[in-house]
Amino acid sequence: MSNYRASEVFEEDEQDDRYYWFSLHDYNNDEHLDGHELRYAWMASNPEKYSKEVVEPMVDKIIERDDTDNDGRISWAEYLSANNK
Ligand SMILES: [Ca+2]
Ligand SMILES: [Ca+2]
Repeated sequence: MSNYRASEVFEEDEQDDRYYWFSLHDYNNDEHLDGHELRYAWMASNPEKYSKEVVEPMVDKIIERDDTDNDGRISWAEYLSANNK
């Protein structure tokens, strides 16, 4: 089971890697990354570089820029179109 999961992650293309990252940090499985989940994702990726003080304004900016339907959360479609620009 875990072997299947690992090969799935490493062999799939870039979009699937991103979906993996996205779903990994979607802690409540609502298929959106809210401010809290985004903050946690950055801080977990590099705790020394991304302190809470650094990440908070960054996440605010990401949501402001990428949240095209203004529900305060980033859906997978919003995330994908933001990263394909
Ligand atoms: Ca979520
Ligand atoms: Ca949104």
